[in-house]
Amino acid sequence: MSNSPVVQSGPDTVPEDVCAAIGAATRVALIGHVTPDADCLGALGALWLALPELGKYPHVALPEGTAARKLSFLVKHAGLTAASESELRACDLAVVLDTAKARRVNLEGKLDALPGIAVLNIDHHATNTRFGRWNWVGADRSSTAEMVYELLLALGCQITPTVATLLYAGVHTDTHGFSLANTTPRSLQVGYELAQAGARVREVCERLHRSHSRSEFDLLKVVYGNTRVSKDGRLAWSSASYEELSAAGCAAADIDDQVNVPRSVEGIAVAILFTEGSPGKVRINFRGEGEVSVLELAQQFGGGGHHASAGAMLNGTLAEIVDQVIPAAKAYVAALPDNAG
Ligand SMILES: [Mn+2]
Repeated sequence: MSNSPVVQSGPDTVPEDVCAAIGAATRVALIGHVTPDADCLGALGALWLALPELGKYPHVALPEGTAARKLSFLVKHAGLTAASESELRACDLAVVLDTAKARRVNLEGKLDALPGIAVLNIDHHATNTRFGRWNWVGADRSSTAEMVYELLLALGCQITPTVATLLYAGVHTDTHGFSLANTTPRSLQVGYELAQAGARVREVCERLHRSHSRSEFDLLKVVYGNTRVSKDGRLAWSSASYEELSAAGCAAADIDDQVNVPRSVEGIAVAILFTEGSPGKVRINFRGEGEVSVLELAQQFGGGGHHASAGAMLNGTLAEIVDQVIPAAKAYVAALPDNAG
């Protein structure tokens, strides 16, 4: 906004080569990350709806069963239909969204399945490995949706109410309902502009916060029940084993933001959630409160992500992995300054 020195949202922030790469393409493969969240699906859906306006043919990679039930409203609003392998291979550009590492793409055979197709990498993860021919990595952005919003403005696309709804869901989710440290004047500004453009804010909030199925609710009970807090009160963690997930009627795709349960304990600096989505495969979500970064902690276990929000995936039994990670996390928290978190 020209009248504000603080907010720097707008089309001018988009690198020229990003617009040029899209401008030069005709058939565009849109690819997100495995276990896509609302930011990923919102960014995919917005580009899927907007690109035809520019005379482009978007094709979205979305293997069946990869979108969580709770987020299926985004898939429906966008009218996303998954492309076939041959449609994806016929593209002349692949836009990879919200994905820090090439091995995280939600695509059978990963990017090797699209030989010779140039990759445009648009993401806000600090650990993005810049695996594209073009890389627009906005580590200071709240969400990929915020970046795609500015991209659509730069390309001269219409922000229809449905596009706005999809992008709003992305910004809302990655800021956890505008409650995390990435809730900046800029992300609030983008949220405001999307609401002005007709984003269905009430529906997004209801779907994301007050639409738990019975099984998701039962899973939350497990996560609450398993929450432990360290003696010093600085570390909280919880877990759900494969048996517990199955008994609740949940699958790996239903693991989303349940780490917010241990994270909600007062005074903690670090929260961790361990979930065994399939037997012997444990996903770990790390969250840092205040200024505490969990990125280095996640990297100790081969993971990555953002400073305040990171993840890792380990093979082994749930008990083994908890026993391996918790002592390291305790040491990590003990080394933090007293006032951190
Ligand atoms: Mn994101």
